[in-house]
Amino acid sequence: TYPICMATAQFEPNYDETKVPKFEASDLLTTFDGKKVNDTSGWENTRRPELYHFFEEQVYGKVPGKLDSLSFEVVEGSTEALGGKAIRKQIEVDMFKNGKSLSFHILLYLPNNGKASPIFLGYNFYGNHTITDDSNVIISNAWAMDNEDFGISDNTLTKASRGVRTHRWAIEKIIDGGFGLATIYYGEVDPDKNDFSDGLHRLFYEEGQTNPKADEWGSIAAWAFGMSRALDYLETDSDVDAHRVISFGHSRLGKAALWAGASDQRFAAVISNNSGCGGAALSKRKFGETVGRINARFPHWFSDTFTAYNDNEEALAIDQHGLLAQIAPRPLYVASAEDDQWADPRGEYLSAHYVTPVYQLYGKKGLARTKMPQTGSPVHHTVAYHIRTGKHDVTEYDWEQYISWAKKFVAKEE
Ligand code: GTR
Repeated sequence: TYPICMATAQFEPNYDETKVPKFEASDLLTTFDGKKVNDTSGWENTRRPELYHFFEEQVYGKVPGKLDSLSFEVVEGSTEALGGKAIRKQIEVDMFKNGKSLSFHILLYLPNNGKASPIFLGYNFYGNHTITDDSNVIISNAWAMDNEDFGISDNTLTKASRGVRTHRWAIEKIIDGGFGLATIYYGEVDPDKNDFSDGLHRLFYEEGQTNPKADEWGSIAAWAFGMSRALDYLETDSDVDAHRVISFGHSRLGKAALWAGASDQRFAAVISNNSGCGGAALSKRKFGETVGRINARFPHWFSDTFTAYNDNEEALAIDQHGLLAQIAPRPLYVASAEDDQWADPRGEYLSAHYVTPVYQLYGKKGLARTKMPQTGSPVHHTVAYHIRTGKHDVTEYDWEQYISWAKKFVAKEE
């Protein structure tokens, strides 16, 4: 019956390339009021700031001010981690505002080579103790999403989930490649639920306030803010090369990694692993996950202002390539997976392709071709892309690519 079909059709995601709406990706080198940007100073002083403000006001939301203070304490450490090849440190970061506080923990592994190492910094989904079998890793007491497969119930993390996510973190390869790894449980910065009474937001409330204002930050911006506070610590650690910290993230945490890189120019590079809608992927293609769907399922991720684009993506003054462009001229890696159509691999590729002219202003190479590279054939320029076989995930293959690219574009030449 016709009305029912119409109703379901509305909720069926589109996976058919021929049904992608016709749209033009706005030119990155023309300002919103039509002025051409011809050089790096026009980019840095005019266009990049206006793009940043657009995403701040319309997509992720503004951060309402600064912390009153911040402190760091190394609460655990060893120079004999991973059989002696690595240094391990666990750092408590305490954030203070309006007489309230919130703490999170950084788990840091560094090559045991006496050098200040470049590092990958990225959040994990279920606690620092899940990314490794190392029994010294502190188990977070923050709220966690229940997960039967991982033995997580009552929103509480226990040792039952130790090491359940090791496959997503190629620690040995990272260390052997000369890089360190810093990770944080994202739930310590803001629990991933539609509830603004906890996490980072609450610290910034004025008397009587219970929710961020319509144009203020959702969870993604809070996670991005947390990455910057982790970078504040890393700048104080002489075992870290703080000028070479790569913001990394998968999926929703890839969205956060991108926004962190756009908001904070101190990040040396950004890697988006399968970040999809509201991350690397173009919204106007309406392929797989859409703005309306993401706002309905995760009302707390973006600012309330973003809901104006629900089923109205064409109204966006700039699409997600305007987010990726803010990383320029720093190295940027966008990666997709064949079976992750929900994240729209083609939309992720095109978005990265469109930033090429901005990198060219700096004499750097982007992704000149409109045609996507073949599966398993990565393109490594200052802007890099690969699509691999398999599902929405982070694999050894992904890390092999990131490490070899980062050696070339981020690490200091010997
Ligand atoms: C999905 C969501 C995606 C992506 C993913 C994830 O449910 O629709 O945007 O963020 O979760 O984070 O794994």
